[in-house]
Amino acid sequence: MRLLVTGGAGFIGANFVHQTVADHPDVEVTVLDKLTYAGNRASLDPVADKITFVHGDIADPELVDRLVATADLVVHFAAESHNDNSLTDPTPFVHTNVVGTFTLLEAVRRYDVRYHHISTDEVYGDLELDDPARFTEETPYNPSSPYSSTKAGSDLLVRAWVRSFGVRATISNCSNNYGPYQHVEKFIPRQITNVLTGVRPKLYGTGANVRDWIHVDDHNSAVWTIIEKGRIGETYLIGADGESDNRTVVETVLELCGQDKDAFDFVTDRPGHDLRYAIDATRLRTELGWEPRYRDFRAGLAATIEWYRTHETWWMPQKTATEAAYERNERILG
Ligand code: NAD
Ligand code: TDX
Repeated sequence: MRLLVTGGAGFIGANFVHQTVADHPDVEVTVLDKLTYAGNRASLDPVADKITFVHGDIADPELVDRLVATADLVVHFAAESHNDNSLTDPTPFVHTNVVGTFTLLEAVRRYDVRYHHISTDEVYGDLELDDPARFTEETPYNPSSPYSSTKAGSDLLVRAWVRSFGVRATISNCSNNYGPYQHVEKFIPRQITNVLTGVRPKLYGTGANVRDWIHVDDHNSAVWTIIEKGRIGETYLIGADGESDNRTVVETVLELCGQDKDAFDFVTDRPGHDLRYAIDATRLRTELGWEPRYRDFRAGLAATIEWYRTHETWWMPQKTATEAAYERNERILG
């Protein structure tokens, strides 16, 4: 089977390629990635001799046409993925998340290639902190940020291409991922690498916002389950019952690093900051029989801290530029 993975040099895509090479040796993997600030060729070093890497843009119709023409399956991870960046410049979000997805859909439609679309629970907006409700596949779309609205737009394009043109697609909407190879702009790696470089972690607002954490390997095993057993045209929510508020996450990182639990700073809140995300993954579990492997968030966090401790050469080159970008964003947003 010939598999085209978009965004395979990013966090989740790279872990997906590693898992695929290990567990599906019959699959021929081609990665298409633009290598934006978020893409890193080094994340594919462990599998470099087992895959084909193509440097390019998913919104380039000729390139995409050529690659999709020889594929049996496309798994689409490529995206502009960071909410904070989308608040200061939404332009690349519209280009990659909307136009890029449209370009891929037109190509899979032309060649009748099976397509799996990776998306986020943020398309559903947020939940109240004291509301026991969780997102399901039936929750109405209500995105808050330029990032989540462009992801919502891309999901809706997929649904329309299934219904109008018979494209053979599935969609998954997953909660917040953590694990190795995540860019240091994101919450958990930012705080881990802050602590490792002697900087105090930064908590937006009061730190009460809740995210539903899942290990990246569990996200990717769910994606493979959907590729193999999912119903065409269907949406599956992916989550592993990992709700935690941000303050608890920072305190746990500090504790696991041997520091005082309160050695962090509160900083200005993110504009429009979603309060809480929570996933009900019943459909995935009962219809497709998927189960997560990482059930202990604290243990997963400890392993992730250890990964960053032992892979300084992977993240250190990005750290200064990332913190400079945060300072720039703070100036723009006031
Ligand atoms: P990431 O930012 O780490 O990686 C994105 C990758 O896409 C990078 O390698 C980048 O170079 C590439 N890319 C960006 N624009 C491109 C373009 N125009 N053409 C080709 N390649 C391009 O993102 P991630 O965290 O790995 O997220 C992957 C996918 O999973 C995204 O679709 C995201 O919306 C979704 N998702 C992420 C999370 C999470 O917690 N990180 C949760 C749910 C869903
Ligand atoms: O320094 C920080 N301090 C802080 O308190 C950062 C970077 C974040 N936060 C908070 C904001 C969020 O409540 O931590 C939480 C997580 O922040 P992010 O890592 O930026 O993730 P989030 O905005 O929740 O979006 C993530 O999950 C869904 C991914 O970035 C998206 O790509 C995915 O779709």
